[in-house]
Amino acid sequence: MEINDSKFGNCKTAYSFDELLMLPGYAQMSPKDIDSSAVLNGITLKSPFLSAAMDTVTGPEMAIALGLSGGLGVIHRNCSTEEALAMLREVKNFKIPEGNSNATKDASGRLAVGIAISSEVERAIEVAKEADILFTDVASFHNQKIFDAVKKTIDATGKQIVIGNLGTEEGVMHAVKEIGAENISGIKVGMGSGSICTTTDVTGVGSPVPFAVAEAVSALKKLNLSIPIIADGGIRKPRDIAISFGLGASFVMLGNIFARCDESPGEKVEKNGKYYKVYWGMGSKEARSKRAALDRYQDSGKGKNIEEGIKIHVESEGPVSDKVEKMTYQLKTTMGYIGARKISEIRAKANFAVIKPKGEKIGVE
Ligand code: MZP
Repeated sequence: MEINDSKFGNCKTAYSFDELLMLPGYAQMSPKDIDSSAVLNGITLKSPFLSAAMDTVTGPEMAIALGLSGGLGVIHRNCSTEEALAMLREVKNFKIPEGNSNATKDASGRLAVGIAISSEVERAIEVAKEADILFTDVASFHNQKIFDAVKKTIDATGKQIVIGNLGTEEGVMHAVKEIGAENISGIKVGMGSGSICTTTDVTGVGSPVPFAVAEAVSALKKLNLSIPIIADGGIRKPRDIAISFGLGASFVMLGNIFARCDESPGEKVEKNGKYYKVYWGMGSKEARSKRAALDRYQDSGKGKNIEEGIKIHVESEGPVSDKVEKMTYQLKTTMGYIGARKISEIRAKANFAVIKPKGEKIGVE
């Protein structure tokens, strides 16, 4: 076999968060000059944080609390169309307290909210009437059936869509060509790296978020386009958020981090003096038994019921507002260290180092 025929010939390095480090850079500004806002689909978020479209993360309570804090909630789709519409209306009808200058608002001054959609076109058309931003919520967007369904939804609603999830340069280029750049308000990337995700363990397929962001950046560069990138899955620590932005993301989508907050659906449970909340993947047995999560994953005939997610308990950590405030402050501190005034400057200012893995012994000592 020729070396070039080998699958290892052009092998890429799929870095994950723990292998990367950002280097300090020259800064010329004071903390008050640092702006953490970013625009998605014409809507300005003071803090670039989105809550995952999962039924243990984002219901109306989360979307309201996060919207008031300057982020954006993306309502899950593990329910009927009527239930999704009711959740959206609850957010849209919420009266923003006077004096809140952080809230994420639509053009008419109401709280903004996102909704998850999939290949069910009729449903997408219905929920599009009440939501500000549509997010495709499928494990792999690089799929002709999804392309076709999303094109139909765009034609019927006249709305732009956040596409995803994607994980490769080729996937992003293909998707953008099929859907049309003018119809895309964001590109959500990452596959298999969610904290409750077993897709890569089960299938051997995945694209860790740092790698996926870099691939999307490279695709957009080749296409000479500027579309916001949303890093989704596996973000656990403040440094993961910072690294996502350093690589070129404009937003992060958080499941595990927001599932811990008071406003996520589900009750707190006490165990040995500590409080926990239940968090499960949308490909888990628990989510699938609830309803439509099935179409999030590949239908491989008999494999239809293969689980690709798990249920865990996460420690309860207080209100969303505190968390968003802290994460915004942490991100601004990163920006201060590398000398970036705006989210859109972080990538240009960021320089990376790769942390060498601890030497593994091979074979017998
Ligand atoms: P995390 O913040 O918990 O690490 O990851 C959340 C992301 O994991 C979601 O936004 C979604 O893209 C992905 N997800 C949701 N359910 C599953 C699953 O069951 C999953 N495998 O991978």
